Amino acid sequence: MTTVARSLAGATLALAFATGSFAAAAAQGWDMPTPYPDATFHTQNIAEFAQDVREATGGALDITVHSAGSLIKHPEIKRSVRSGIVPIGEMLISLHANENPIYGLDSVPFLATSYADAKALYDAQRGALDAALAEEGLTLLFSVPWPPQGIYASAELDDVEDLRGLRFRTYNPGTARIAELSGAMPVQVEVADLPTAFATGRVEATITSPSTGVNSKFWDFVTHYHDTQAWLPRNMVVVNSRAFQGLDAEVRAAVLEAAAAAEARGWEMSEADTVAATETLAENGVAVVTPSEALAAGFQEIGAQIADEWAESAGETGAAVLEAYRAN
Ligand code: PCA
Repeated sequence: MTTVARSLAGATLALAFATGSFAAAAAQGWDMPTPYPDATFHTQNIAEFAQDVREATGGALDITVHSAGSLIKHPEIKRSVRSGIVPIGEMLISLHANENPIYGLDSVPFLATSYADAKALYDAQRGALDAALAEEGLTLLFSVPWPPQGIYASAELDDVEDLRGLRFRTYNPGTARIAELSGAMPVQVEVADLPTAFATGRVEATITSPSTGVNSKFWDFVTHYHDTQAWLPRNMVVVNSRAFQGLDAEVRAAVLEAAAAAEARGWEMSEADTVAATETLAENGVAVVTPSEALAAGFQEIGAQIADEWAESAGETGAAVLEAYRAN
């Protein structure tokens, strides 16, 4: 047994003795690794989800959230849920785009740039996403987008050429491809490590949301935010299907109900945070700028190439999803 597995087993036992009962079922404790810090709206939403489950089941299912990669590092969370080391976890879907193109769909630049379009894209993708996860023994509980993505740098970028040679922080294969196509140097960094990466000069520009910019106090490191609104990448919360089926029917129903509520609440939180966090950036001295025509056009060109590459890699499944999305 690994140290993590041993301490998790201990924690589960301790919780089983400590919590009450729900329809006479034995209480269960679930450890839930998540990648992002406590101040992030995604994490706050998940904390509320866990509380809803606790209340609805009278403590029969007690989910402990371990945020910011503290229990399991982001790149390992999906694999850990899959293998049953933990029963539930959160991750950025597109972190896994290299495993299956369907996981990269939400991060294709300029395919869906508003909340309404992101929702339509999710609806069109849902069947294929569920099927891909089922092959891994995973069940999707809910999925919530980050705000639209914009470029942070320490100067105003006139066009994509200005990214050439910059150490560009990436968070998934799609953002690494953007760095490559613009001549920047991709450096993969998790959110929890962003302040150090910027402070030490390991990275000097990135594309992410106003939310992550605020959570990581980007005003300490960069001067400009280019509001490119390029895509809305989504996180997902998944459960190990076998662990889920092992729950009592009533507990399972309570989890599904709390998940549906968390999804609706999360989309609202995200949209509200787009406005609030952009204001916070400005209040702290970051220049929030509309991209110049040249920057917008150059980025659109890179986006079109990535969209072609995605369609090519995603084959018939991808074509069907895109058709369903465009018919919407
Ligand atoms: N924040 C996460 C993913 C997308 C976002 O807005 C990050 O920067 O890693």
